[in-house]
Amino acid sequence: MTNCLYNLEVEDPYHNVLRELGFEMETIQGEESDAGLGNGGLGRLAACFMDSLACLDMPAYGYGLRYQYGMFRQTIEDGYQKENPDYWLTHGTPFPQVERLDITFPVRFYGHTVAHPVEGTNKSRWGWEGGSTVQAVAYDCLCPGHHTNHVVPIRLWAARPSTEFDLSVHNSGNFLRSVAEKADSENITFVLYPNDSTEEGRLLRLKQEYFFVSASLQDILRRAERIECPFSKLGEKYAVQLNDTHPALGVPELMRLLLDVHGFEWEEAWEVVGSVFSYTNHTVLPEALEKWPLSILVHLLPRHTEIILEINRRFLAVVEAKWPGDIERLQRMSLVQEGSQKMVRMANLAIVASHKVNGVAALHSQIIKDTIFKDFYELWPTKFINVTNGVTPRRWISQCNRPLGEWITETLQSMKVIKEEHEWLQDMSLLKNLLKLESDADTLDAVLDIKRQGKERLCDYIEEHCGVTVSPDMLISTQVKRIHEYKRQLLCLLGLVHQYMALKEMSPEERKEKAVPRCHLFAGKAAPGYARAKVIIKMMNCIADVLNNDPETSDYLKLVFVPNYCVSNAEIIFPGTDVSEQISTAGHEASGTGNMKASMNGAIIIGTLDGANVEIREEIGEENMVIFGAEKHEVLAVRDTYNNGSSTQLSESFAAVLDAVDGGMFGHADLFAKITGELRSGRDFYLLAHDFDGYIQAWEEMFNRFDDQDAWARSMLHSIARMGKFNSDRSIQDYARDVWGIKPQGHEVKARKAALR
Ligand code: GPQ
Repeated sequence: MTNCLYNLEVEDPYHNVLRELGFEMETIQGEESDAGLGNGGLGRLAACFMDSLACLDMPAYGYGLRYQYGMFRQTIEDGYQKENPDYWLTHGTPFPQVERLDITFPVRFYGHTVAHPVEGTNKSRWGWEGGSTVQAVAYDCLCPGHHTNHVVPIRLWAARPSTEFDLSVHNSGNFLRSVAEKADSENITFVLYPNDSTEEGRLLRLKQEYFFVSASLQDILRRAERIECPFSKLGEKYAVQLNDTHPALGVPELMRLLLDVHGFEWEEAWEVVGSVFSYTNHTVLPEALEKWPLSILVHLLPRHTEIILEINRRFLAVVEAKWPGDIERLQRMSLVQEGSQKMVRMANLAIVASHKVNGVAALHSQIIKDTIFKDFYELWPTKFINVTNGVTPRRWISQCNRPLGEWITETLQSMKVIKEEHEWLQDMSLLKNLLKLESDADTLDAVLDIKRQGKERLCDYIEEHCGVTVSPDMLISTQVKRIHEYKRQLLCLLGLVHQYMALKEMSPEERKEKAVPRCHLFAGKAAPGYARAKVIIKMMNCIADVLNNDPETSDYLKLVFVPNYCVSNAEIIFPGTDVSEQISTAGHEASGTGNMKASMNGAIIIGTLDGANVEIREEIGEENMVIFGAEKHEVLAVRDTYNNGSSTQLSESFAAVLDAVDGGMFGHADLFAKITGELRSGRDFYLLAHDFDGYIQAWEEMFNRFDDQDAWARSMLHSIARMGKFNSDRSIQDYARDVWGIKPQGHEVKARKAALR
């Protein structure tokens, strides 16, 4: 609701009308639940992209699934994560999701393939029959752009029982079975799988993926028919961006529709597919690369399996022609992984069918060419490009940090750089003009004051939701993201233990003189089946208990775990952050987008050279961040020294921290010893031991910088002013130009405010 009111530029009149009716805007806003229809950065990126597509007048729409239950609501009980259902639809949604009973498509599962002879020829037409069908019903949500009349629709599919199917079961007289099957079909969009960057490999998930792409592609063909676009020219009018491999079944589905339903020949259909699809890879983690057992696929989607195998046969002939006799390469590139259980590699399928493949930050795009997709890069070097991620400044500056947005507008106006707010939102390079004021005392005061307001709001939130009193005078650092070993919340946590122990060794006078009072905030969800991540949450809460209740140190060091990280509380956390932890093991975080949200709100990053941090450093300058840790090119060698036992010596400070944790300083010694034991024995895949001392030093450096509030404010100003590259509008312009070949539709901007008066 806030986003719509903001983008439609009607916040103030709406606010006034609500007042007249006796309501406060904030109260009403607080009633709206987040649409938690994704897991983490991947889904949130898509949401930012929808906003940018709308703002840029791009002819586009989004597709998704209308889960009845989105991302679980996290609570903390006795320090452990508890997952609760997300009842987001129970009371309806205030923003219209228009149920489109006129837009429904059948989606088939199971059954068998058939070959019908084509009259007058000796050929056959293949088809797919039997099994059962489910109806996909469209729900449309509207995503209005800012300062434009353009609106991007997001079409979410809900599963409904197919009446044809119900009737036939009724006729057989088996009422209970028919009711059970009705429940079964609605099951498909019942709940979001809460795994981020890992695959569950469950049949229901596969059904969700196919349901999604089948409905969406049928809809795209319906739209093409309406504008009389011949399907042979589909690629001239339509582009489909595969947001990771989750919709990669769209490739065989479009082939099937063209071949079996619309009578195309293979070559002709394959050309259309290649012109329509492109694929974005969002991770290099092997556990996240989707693979489906061929045996399951053939049962659920027999016709698609045939098509995938035919794509593979033809593709391997191309590989064989280029590298004759290179059997190992054939095996690596094949869409089917051989072995006792044959698996279909969805990333290979997506690459083979796409005209462009991209990573999401410069470093990540290079890594996929050098490692996981090397063979494909050697075959098709021009297919691989980079599109660095971005975030929408409408939500992540103007809406979530009003004081900052208004200050930017007023300052740029007073410098005669802009007349209206939308000008800098559309061209964030204008923010660089703010740097002319970097020596102006009032400007630096203003920046500090804006951050102060953000911190006060965050401290109130912490008080209310965690019951911990935090002073906004403290340095507030945050690490907010999904809990994952590669993101290294554990490194941060062990660093806090180190700081705690150092404080304990100081005299009260020393603490008073030397220590920078600091509060660290963690927030993030663990996948329900990810045991290690859940122990890390427990460890956070146990350590928080000790730190926050230690009368000697708690004025200097606090730790809070904010439950249920989501968009709504992220909007409070980023404006209140002084220091943002972006500390993944180099080479593991594809991009990260929280890093961008933090910097745009004037937080200073402590981080590794991973993902988009590398480009943020290029933009805002190394002197405005604190960088530490092994670099990407060092990681493998370092890991090896631990694996082969040549590096067994832990640094003194790291060993002391492990001793404290498994010695019981925070209770639960046995539980935590599983983790510390691995680190001690060199089973340290994410290089915590190696990076620990550098991390501690980086924090020392951070404290020193924080002591000089003038210099600190200048760094904040540089972060705010030099982040223009990470506007998601730029990402969308890159896709539009380099991948989709589309241009803005050039809507006229109406004088809305005048119309309202
Ligand atoms: N990402 Cl594959 C997710 O949030 N979930 C996923 O399943 C996959 C990727 C993230 C990735 O970890 C971040 O580094 C990116 O910034 C983000 O996608 C958007 O590209």
